[in-house]
Amino acid sequence: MFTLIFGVCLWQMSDQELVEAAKATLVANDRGEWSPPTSITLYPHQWLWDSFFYAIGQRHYDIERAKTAVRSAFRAQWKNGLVPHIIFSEASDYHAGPDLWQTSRRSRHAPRHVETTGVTQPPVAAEATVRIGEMLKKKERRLWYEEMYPKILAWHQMLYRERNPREDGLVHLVLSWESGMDNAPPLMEVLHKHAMSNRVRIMQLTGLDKWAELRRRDTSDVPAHERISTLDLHAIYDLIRSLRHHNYDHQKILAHHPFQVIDLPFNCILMRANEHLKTIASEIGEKLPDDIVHAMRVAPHSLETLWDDATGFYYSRDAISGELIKIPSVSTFLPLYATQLPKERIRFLLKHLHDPKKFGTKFPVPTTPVESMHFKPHCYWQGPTWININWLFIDGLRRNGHHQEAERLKHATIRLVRKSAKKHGFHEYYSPLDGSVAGAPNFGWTAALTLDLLKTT
Ligand code: 9WN
Repeated sequence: MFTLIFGVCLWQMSDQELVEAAKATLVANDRGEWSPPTSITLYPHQWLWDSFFYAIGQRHYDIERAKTAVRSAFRAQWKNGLVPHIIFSEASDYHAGPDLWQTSRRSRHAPRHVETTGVTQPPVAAEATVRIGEMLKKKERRLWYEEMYPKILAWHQMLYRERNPREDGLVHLVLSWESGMDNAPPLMEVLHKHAMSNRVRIMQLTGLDKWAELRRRDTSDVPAHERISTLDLHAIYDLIRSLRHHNYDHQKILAHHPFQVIDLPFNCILMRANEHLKTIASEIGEKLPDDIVHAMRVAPHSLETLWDDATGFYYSRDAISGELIKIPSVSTFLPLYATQLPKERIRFLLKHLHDPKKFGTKFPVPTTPVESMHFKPHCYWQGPTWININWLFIDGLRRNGHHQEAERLKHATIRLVRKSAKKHGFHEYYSPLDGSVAGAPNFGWTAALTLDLLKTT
């Protein structure tokens, strides 16, 4: 027994070593004002929700740097309030770069001083702002909140003004990249149903996708089977062309664009972000505008329409057909992060969490239930465990008073990262079955959020 414990200690990092290694990863990725998501060329620019997760980790050792991470994500905010999902740097080797988007030429709202994409990502800014604020003295916090409030507010207002045609507090996404869970099976379902362009269909029929696979730029460092499929990626490229064709004008996009989803995780994050915004507003003596107040009032009722009693899951909605996308995924747990759920509902969700056929794996939480026909343990958002999703889920459990479950998941998450940290550092995602690493190495948010889990109770 002693030898076993001693052996484990030798090849696994202690909490302190893990904290130091996480910091070292964040520092190594740091470019001064912003950090690319990983050390490899796969993602050489600034990504939006990555920046906020970075900040949540960085605040533990350099609060000013954490502020800069949040601030810099807004340096390319569009005139209509949109905060773009990528701010392009000088690096030229990204597979969906400025030439594909052409935002500065096509949109009257896009900035001219820097190139960006024309879509957004989950609004984690208010969360990061408040987490930083909690560590500041009152006067500094006020200044910090005064600085961030108008920017975050403009972003949320844009989402409700331009992406919420039903005014029900749940916004439409127009590209799966906006959800951050790029090839999650529910999103791919909508893509396959409505948004496979003729070009992609021809690729599929003629087998040209096999040839295109050889030319993929995103699979030189990470094996193709751990990434989105070539056909799905090309369908996404064509959706970007459609957004570009509509000059990133949301009215035209909502009227004609073939991919529109009321995405469950994005909307849960937005709901929570509004509450943080309310905290920020009250601390600086601002009154939340009516549109946000309205959205906050109606969103919890609208969220209920995403619950399916028969299967006991929350789902995203296909905004084109109006139907729920009944493909279970880890997103079903995120309403816990969004709001307070009834006890009975939580009981149902926790049953899924512990069910070995669904989410009860050795290294939870898989993004797709194990029994699902879509489950692939190493493939991107179709099965692997992602640390940011666990982090949101842990927070949601705490928020709903399930502290023991939250602790259990926190320890399982740290255990998963610790398992391979000595040999492989912090990875983008992990197999929920055996904990093996997948995706990009030296991954920023894995390091940042592990650091945060270790530093907070
Ligand atoms: C497209 C940077 C980003 C994350 C996303 C993740 C992945 C990009 C890609 O990497 O997406 O945005 O090229 O695959 O899915 O959540 O923000 O880490």
